[in-house]
Amino acid sequence: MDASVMNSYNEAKRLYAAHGIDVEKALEKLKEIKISLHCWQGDDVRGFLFKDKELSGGIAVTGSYPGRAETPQQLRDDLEKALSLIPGKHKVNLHAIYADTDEQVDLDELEPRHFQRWVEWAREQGLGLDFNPTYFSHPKAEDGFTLSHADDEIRQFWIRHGKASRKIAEHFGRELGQPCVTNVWIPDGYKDVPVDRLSPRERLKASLDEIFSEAIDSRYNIDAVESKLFGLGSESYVVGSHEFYMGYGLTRGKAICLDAGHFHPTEVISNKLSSILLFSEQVLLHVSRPVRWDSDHVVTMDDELLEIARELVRGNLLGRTHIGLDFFDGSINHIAAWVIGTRNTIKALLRALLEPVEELKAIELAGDYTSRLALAEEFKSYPFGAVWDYYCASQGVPVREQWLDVVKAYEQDVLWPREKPNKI
Ligand code: RNT
Ligand code: ZN
Repeated sequence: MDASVMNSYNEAKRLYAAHGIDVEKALEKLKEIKISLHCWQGDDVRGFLFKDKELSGGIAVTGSYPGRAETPQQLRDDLEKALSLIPGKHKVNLHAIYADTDEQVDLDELEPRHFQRWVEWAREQGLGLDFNPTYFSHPKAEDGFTLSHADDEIRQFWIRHGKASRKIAEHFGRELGQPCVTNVWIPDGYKDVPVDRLSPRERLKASLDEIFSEAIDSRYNIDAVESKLFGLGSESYVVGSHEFYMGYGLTRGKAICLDAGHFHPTEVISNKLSSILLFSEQVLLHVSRPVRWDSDHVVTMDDELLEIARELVRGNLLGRTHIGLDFFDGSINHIAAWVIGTRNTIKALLRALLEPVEELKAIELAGDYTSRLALAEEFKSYPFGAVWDYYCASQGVPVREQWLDVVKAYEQDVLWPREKPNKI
């Protein structure tokens, strides 16, 4: 290891030890935390089953940075490249439309075998897999309704898709020896103010109960449900609102998924974890960065990311929290986006692990808010970067921005040649 990385690390260790922080223990903990990398950052949420279908569901990708993955193999290559630049062992989060098959298969006919190549790859790479049924970019989702559809035939189609997805997830969990988190997100909602808010929610509730009616061993599959405030074209009413899924998840023992971009602009998910996890066994996070709306920008080291990490560490909630990423920026290198967002998420967790939590708690209890603010602020410039560099080096991944050269070289060698001449 580079001597200067080692020296800075030893110096940092000394500073943290003065506040009773065991840096080595913090790194041991960090190593255990898995982040689920969302496959859909790699190809602007297109998938492989319905490639010609435009992205729907009220979500949007802007930008047309060259070289996005066009095939399952390319997507795996890109993920491997990204993962080689990120310390730790993680998971990959698949959507149903990313099935790797030559068959013409509709969403309600999907089976584990259509994902077998993903499973084999994940096993080879030592990765876990998570899953999402895809309730958008499909002819049967064109009018904006799926599981809450008033037409029973359409609703049944989506129910079958939900059931098929859980079987696929169960297979992932069994094959890979770690649970697959299956997250249900549907776009259903109205652009304008509806007359009847209740009936679609009744139908959604019934659909979900039907989908979840088969018990699946939680060693293999963990169900999660994701709420949302609004989407493009569902500005006035979203069927699966936060209150809906809070009620649903708590009464059915399902993990509630909190996406950082799915609330009012000044509302933060960091402030919800300590409440939800008092009543719910588990949560799923979609770590994202909303800019003025649910824009799904790449996660940066901002206050909210740090606050999420602090909540998980301070409340000892890591063991009950599944951390997934959810952003898609088509305007920058797709692999760099993964690397930046994931490294930031891990780095934020490290920063949280390097805070004098016990000391700060005691100060707070004593009512000394002056010291609380002073110490918390001083800790913002403690040398966590030196510990991070050491961690990257010890995990065999590039230190600091050295990873960027690797991505640039990959862009030259692999991504550019993917572009068809008429696209350049
Ligand atoms: C949409 C949700 C959902 C999607 C993915 C693609 O607003 O955040 O999680 O981003 O399913
Ligand atoms: Zn999400």
